[in-house]
Amino acid sequence: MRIGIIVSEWNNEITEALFDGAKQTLLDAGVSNEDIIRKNVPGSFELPLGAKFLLDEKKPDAIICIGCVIQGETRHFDFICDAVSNGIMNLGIDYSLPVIFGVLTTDTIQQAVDRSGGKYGNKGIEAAVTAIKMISLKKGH
Ligand code: DLZ
Repeated sequence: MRIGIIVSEWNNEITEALFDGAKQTLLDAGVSNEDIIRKNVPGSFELPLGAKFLLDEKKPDAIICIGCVIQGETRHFDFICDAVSNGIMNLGIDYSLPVIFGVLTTDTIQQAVDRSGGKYGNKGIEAAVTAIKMISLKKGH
């Protein structure tokens, strides 16, 4: 199993915690370190294109997109969230391959902290589990 992980640099204290959770889960599931390929993108808006580059270059079995978008004072949040969620979904359908939405979309930084290793767990772990389940589904298991 080869898995790509694309990590957004915005809110990087959160996205690094999500990445750590995802990576450790893949290692625990038996994926080798060399088969986990990480690339960074500047912000969550760039996740779909970064994922596409990685898909074309490394031909992984799945890609996990990791980001954290936090509500601000303007509608920027809505545009980023819509673009990223649609971009990630469309990529998976176009490539017939699991492209996992590991993006937190929260009102506050505290909500993001709570979901990246805090009281509500770590959504990076859930993203990695989803990737493994979807690879298995694709293989007919
Ligand atoms: C510009 C921006 C803002 C205001 N907020 C976030 C955020 O909370 N999370 C995130 O991942 N990215 C943010 N960005 C950056 C955009 O995703 C994108 O990188 C820029 O608009 C350039 O395309």
